[in-house]
Amino acid sequence: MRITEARVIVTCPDRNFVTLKIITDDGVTGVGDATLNGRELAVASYLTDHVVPQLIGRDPTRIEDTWQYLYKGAYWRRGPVTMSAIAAVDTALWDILGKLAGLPVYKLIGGRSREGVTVYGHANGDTVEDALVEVARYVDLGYRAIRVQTGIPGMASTYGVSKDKLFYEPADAAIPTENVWSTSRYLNHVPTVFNRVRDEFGPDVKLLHDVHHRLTPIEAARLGKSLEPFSLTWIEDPVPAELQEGFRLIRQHTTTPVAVGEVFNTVWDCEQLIREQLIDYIRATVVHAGGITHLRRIFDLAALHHVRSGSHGATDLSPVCMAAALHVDVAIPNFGLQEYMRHTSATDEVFPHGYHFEGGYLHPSEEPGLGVDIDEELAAQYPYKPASLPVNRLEDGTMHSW
Ligand code: CS2
Ligand code: MG
Repeated sequence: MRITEARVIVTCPDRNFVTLKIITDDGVTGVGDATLNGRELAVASYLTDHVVPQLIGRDPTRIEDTWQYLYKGAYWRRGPVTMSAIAAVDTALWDILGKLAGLPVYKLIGGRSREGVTVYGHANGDTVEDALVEVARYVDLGYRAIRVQTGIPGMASTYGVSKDKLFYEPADAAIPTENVWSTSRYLNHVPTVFNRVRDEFGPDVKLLHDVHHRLTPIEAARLGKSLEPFSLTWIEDPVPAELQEGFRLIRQHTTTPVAVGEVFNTVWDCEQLIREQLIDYIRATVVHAGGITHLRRIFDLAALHHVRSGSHGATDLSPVCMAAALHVDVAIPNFGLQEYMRHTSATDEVFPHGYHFEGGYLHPSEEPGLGVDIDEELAAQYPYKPASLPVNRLEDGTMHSW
């Protein structure tokens, strides 16, 4: 059996997605997500110009060998563009293998370890009152875990506060929107938000908060301490993770758990954080961390060090990534949480899928393979639109992490 064709499909059903579809000589096909938010065309070119020609004629069942061939064979290692491209190939090959075996992918990687995948949604609002209404919406929908973000008094906008309820789309303009940031206003405000949320919703709902790389380690330590009375499940990306020693300082000061990893691409990006037990949840996911094959390696290393998964699942990760992530989530021993931001109906129509939310859990498809596809005719009706993530400045105009 051989790969005869691989198509790179770029489409924008309310947001941009890059999808790889691999076709074999006996007609079985597989799909993989290759979307890198704001840099989509770089991955599309990496695939079209450099990877696809090397796939033609290969045996699609040699998943590990193809992974090694693309990783070691490129000479240039790691990085989001390379690893998203490899991820797309790997994901599509697992999809094909599942279809050949007549089994959902989770059964090929060890089988079910739990009845469903606990997911968290995003409750947010300009004011605390607005955010409380959104928390109630998720509680009513049956979510067991909720991320809460609000506007900061005195600031025109902040990360995580959306215009549309249930959807959050930060990549809102071709040339990046500019946001303004004040760490002192933020640090004073956040504990008041979680105080109100715990008061209204009690101790059982899991609460999370995304700091989006905006603090220094000592500021993150203060935030973690100030949130201890409200028992958060995690604070996410408290500091940029290039300098990983910084996490030791956070750890020395607070018992609020820490989650990191949505911008990581390989096990080498998180090896120190995991080995030194500086984090509690690793948030890497299929599309940006080299596919199912490599994500399993990251999660297996994490399992040895009391670190659980907490995979990224924002709207820029396509339903193909979400489908694949759920097969991993349901199978691994050290699953923690899965982020689940709903896609718009236009996105859902372009990517018909069998995963579904029921009883407060997401469930992977039971179809052979991943249980997701791309409707290429419909996809062609939504041409690519340039869209960038915002940038962020301090009040005096200094560039800051977004
Ligand atoms: C975020 C994302 O979901 C999250 O935790 O940090 O919204 C992130 O900003 C986007 O996925 C970037 O593409
Ligand atoms: Mg995040």
